[in-house]
Amino acid sequence: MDCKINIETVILDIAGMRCGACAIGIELALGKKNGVKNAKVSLNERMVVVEYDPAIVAVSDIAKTVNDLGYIATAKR
Ligand SMILES: [Cu+2]
Repeated sequence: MDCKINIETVILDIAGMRCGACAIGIELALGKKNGVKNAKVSLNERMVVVEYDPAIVAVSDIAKTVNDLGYIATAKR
């Protein structure tokens, strides 16, 4: 029985964040997303580090979630 969970990490640059409420809003939206294990926004560095299961959610979906909030997310790697 294969119970291996494959979690990957992606860093997205985020343009448009202005304050801590922006950061919290992004974290909450990503945290509710299926397949996202953890999301940590750095306001100073204007980026978010996302741990996710690539079998469930794609980086493009993660970026779209941020974009739908009114920011511009760009995957770094
Ligand atoms: Cu804000």
